[in-house]
Amino acid sequence: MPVSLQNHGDIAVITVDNPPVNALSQAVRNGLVSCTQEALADDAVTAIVLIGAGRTFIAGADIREFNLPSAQPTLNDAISTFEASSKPVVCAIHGTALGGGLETALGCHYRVAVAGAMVGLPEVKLGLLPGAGGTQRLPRLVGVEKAMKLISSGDFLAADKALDAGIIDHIVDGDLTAGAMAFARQLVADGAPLKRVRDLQAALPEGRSAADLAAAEMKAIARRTRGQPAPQKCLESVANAVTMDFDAALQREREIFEELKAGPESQGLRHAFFAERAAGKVPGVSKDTATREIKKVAIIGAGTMGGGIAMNFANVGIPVTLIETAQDALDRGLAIVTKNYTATVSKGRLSREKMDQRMAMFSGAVELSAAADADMVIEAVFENMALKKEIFSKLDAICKPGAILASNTSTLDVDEIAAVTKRPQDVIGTHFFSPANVMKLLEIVRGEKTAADVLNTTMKIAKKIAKVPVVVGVCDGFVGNRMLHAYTRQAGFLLEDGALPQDVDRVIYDFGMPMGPFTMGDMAGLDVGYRVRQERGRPAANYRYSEIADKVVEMGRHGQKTGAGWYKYVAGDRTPHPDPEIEELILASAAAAGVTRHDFSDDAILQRCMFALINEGAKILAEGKAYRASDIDVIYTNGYGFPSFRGGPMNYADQVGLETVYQAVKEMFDGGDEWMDPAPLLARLATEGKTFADWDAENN
Ligand code: 3H9
Repeated sequence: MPVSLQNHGDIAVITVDNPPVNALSQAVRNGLVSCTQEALADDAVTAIVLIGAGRTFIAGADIREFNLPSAQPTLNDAISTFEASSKPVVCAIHGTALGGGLETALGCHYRVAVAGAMVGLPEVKLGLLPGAGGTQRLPRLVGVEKAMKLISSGDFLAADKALDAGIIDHIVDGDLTAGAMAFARQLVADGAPLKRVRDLQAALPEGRSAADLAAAEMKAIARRTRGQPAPQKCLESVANAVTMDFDAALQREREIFEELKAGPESQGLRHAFFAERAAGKVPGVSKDTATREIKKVAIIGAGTMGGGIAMNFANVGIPVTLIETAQDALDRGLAIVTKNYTATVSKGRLSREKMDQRMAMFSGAVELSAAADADMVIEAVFENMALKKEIFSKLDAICKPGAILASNTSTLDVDEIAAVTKRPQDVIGTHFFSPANVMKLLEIVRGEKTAADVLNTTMKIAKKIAKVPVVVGVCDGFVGNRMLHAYTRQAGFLLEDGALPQDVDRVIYDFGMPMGPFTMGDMAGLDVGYRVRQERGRPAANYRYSEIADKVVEMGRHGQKTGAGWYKYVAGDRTPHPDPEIEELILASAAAAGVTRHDFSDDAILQRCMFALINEGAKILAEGKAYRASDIDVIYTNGYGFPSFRGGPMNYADQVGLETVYQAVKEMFDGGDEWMDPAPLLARLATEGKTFADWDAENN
């Protein structure tokens, strides 16, 4: 039974035991109601304690049930049984009380917690609002202003902060059940009142109205939450705690919850939540797979990337040696690391003491032999195969047996690198994204011979350094950049065909990306891609090639760093300004290429870029370079700023409908663009009326 009742003398203890996180499934809600009723009917019981078994209290509603019709009893029904109880109900919290879990706790008369517990209403992160009284009870405990901030951000509070805020009443030292029972007995002995949160008044700061506060908060979060209805709805509903009576506001909250749950934004965010967890499950790796111990790491190359990667390890207390070829390069690398930490300290986000602790994790060397005792070596040198091979063959000779040898290549063949060693099973790719100390995504490249324990260890260490790891296969650009090329290529063709950089960038920004491809190019530097194109040479003649991007670089416009790229910039300001010179260049190039320019609707611009991304994703999936469509989504939401409320590109394709995507891709291909040959998998799924989610379910 997921909920059980046990009497300890005069105290009834109701335990929720629904692993892994005690989510409030229908069976749990049922059990909560029936166990409470049983305890209330038992004359020997004077008070009730509600507690969770296992690693946590209740982590919220069962998110998987959100795709099904609502079932009785509702969580509000279960919560009312506690709140209306004639005997004191004490909620005992350990681990996390989140979402419906905290709402359940707020329906109890008192709340106690262990020191390490966390509480929060993170529903907004799933595109929802708390739907079982959270927007009504929390403001009655902590005031309207604080409740608005907590609910619209979804931030968690640690037990001590929750105590200060009045969310919990007492912190228990030692055994939680015993502490909660003692607390309950004391309440009975004192004849303490049954504190029903619903009966309190939600406090407003002097001279402010709820509408005022909601408007101010919305203004503060507008940019970060654009495209998402939930934050605004959270604020509206909290404001109702002041302007409506409790039951009416509760009912309104529930209606908004149902509306948001049915919307595409919540579907996208729920998809993103489960996608991230699914990405942690790697074929051929199980909980029985061994791991290797990583106590010391060496990074080859102290450039921006190497230094950034090293910081991740230092941040979690793993000693890291930065290795360069010359002292001045090493000094420069260490200086950048120091500068990065100093900037964080000056912003007040890191204490000086913590910075010193982290810097103490660093050592430097100018000899590869310094990698001899490292458990993991990450090569982060210039993207050149010959250089990487030379380094790996030296590492093979130097490193201790069992050391993991990783390459931070962003394009090169990890199998070819592994082949120069006598230990290809220990070689793996770790593709960090820049800035490596900030970006959460880590593409882990599984080579043909990479051993399962090497993969498992790399996944574990990635999580330890707070990355979101996704396993990908060896291919040009791996998953993320390979898809990005297809997307930026189409953005480039759009210029020739009739759009301007600012048109494309506006459409992509409005879609929810942090910036469009041309602003992004200017930020990253246009010369990098130019060099790669020069090295690789032109594609075959039947593949379209636009020269505009090359010409921009040849005009000396390398992006923000040169004050001009696709846009022009005022010194010291990153705001892109459209430039007539670029428009002239585009018109002249289109004419020279014999292309007749025409107008594009915003929709047409969006489709051209996004569908190219999706079509390439479908090819990657069919080639087995990603295990799941949802893995691709995790890569895009965590590494490329793809809006989480759309779930990722493949989930977005499912939302649009694969038939629509396929027809548009086919039309581009039929129109003469060889790059847009429809992925056979996309064609098949579209014909069968299926989705990428169906493909994931059938293949995993
Ligand atoms: C809500 O409560 C709505 C109410 O206001 C109104 C209702 C009317 N449901 O993350 P982990 C699974 S909305 C179903 O790896 P951790 C998860 O998929 C909810 N499943 O562990 C994974 O499964 P698997 C508001 C859930 O220790 C396994 O549990 N609450 C749920 O790193 C382990 O998860 C939230 O948004 C769930 N609610 O982190 C909290 N939660 O092993 C969401 C987890 O098959 N949860 N699973 O892959 C979390 O933030 C984290 O899971 C938590 C644990 C911090 C609890």
